[in-house]
Amino acid sequence: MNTAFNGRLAILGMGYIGLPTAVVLATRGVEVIGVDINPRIVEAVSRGEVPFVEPDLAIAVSGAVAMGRLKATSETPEADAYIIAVPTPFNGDHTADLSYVQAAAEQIAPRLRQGNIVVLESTSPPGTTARIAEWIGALRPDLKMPHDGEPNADVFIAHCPERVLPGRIMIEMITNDRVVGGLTRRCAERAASIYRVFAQGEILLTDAASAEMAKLVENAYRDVNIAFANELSMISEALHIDVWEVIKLANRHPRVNILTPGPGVGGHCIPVDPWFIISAAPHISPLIRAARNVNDSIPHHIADQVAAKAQRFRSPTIACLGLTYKANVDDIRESPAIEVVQLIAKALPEVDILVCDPFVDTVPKTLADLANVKLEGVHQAVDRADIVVLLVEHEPFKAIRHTRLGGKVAYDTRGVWR
Ligand code: SAJ
Repeated sequence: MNTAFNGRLAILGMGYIGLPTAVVLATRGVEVIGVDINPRIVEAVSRGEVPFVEPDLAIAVSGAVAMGRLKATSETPEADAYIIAVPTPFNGDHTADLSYVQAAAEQIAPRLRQGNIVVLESTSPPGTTARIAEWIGALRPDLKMPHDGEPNADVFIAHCPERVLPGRIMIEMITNDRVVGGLTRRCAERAASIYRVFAQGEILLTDAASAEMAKLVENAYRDVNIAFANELSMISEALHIDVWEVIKLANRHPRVNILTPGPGVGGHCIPVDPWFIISAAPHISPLIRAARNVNDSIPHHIADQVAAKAQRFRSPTIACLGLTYKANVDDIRESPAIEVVQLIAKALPEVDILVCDPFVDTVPKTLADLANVKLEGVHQAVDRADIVVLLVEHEPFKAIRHTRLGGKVAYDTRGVWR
């Protein structure tokens, strides 16, 4: 059954994943209704606007809305298929908070009809897709759920984890391979019909728990490898060796590909997802846990280094370049750059800290109560500073001339000013 979905589709969650997914389906002729609990997001999307920065998304959203293919609402409508793309944050003990997923499932339940498809895209711990069937089943005893592999179920429930890289979402959404894990084989096949509408990559069918785990493993793999690079960076610093030179040389080996050290690991995915594996198997995941601890320790290490450099001055000014969690996005969630600024500001309360970021135009809430932190334009900040700390390799920062840094202490955590 290789047909592409051709019906009415509701996407719950109009965020970094839900909105781009809505747009690629809508521009290929599917009638899409975007659902969000935040009225400001619903209003923005209804006007054809995007509430966050992502290359090429804005033009696609305005086009899809103008064509009448994409609408936004706060009420879950009746549809032939539903995609759940809501956040799965973690609780204080690092277990997953599934309350948004459960709420979405419970909003879908009263609307469900025989033959409908429900796809979970949110990154979730193993077993979540099966729980969706239980939550819906509890509210709809009239419908036969596909849990326990029931082959003759009335509705089809699957997990299709998103895998797109922020900053390249509109490209990767189309070109990446997709993993579709069903509670039954038919669930996977029916869910795959949605991705067949736009995916140019291969669609790989599997069971729901394998799909859930594969997604977590992808991000844990990256976390462990970044932790390796970060640990090398600290070791090299202690031994007075240039880590960038070491990595460049080692990577010339045909089977070595070390990632890039930085000020820590941020964003909503990589620092979160490994914990879903650790909390599912706490006693047999020491490596994944150690990687998390290494990456979480890096902002402290960098702040300590900056504080040590500041001792050389009587009354230094420090410029911190970059606040987002990585280059060329406006996302500050779990940003290690912000944590570094917080730590420096608290360690050196008498010192002026000038922060700048071309993607951030107001002081983030997490820095607002630090009296010695001020938002500044990049050139003013660099010119006034005695110590310049590069935290995010945004394009404009790469172009800062070495002459501008002359006579200052430059601390480049991303290896771009070498
Ligand atoms: N980072 C480093 N060194 C590196 C690479 C990254 O320090 O060599 C840092 C970044 O600066 C950033 C963090 O790691 O703070 C994460 O950035 P990223 O670009 O590696 O990943 P994300 O979080 O933007 O997106 C990831 C992607 N996962 C993988 O590449 C395996 C993306 O494909 C997923 O869809 C996304 O997580 C997600 O939503 O799970």
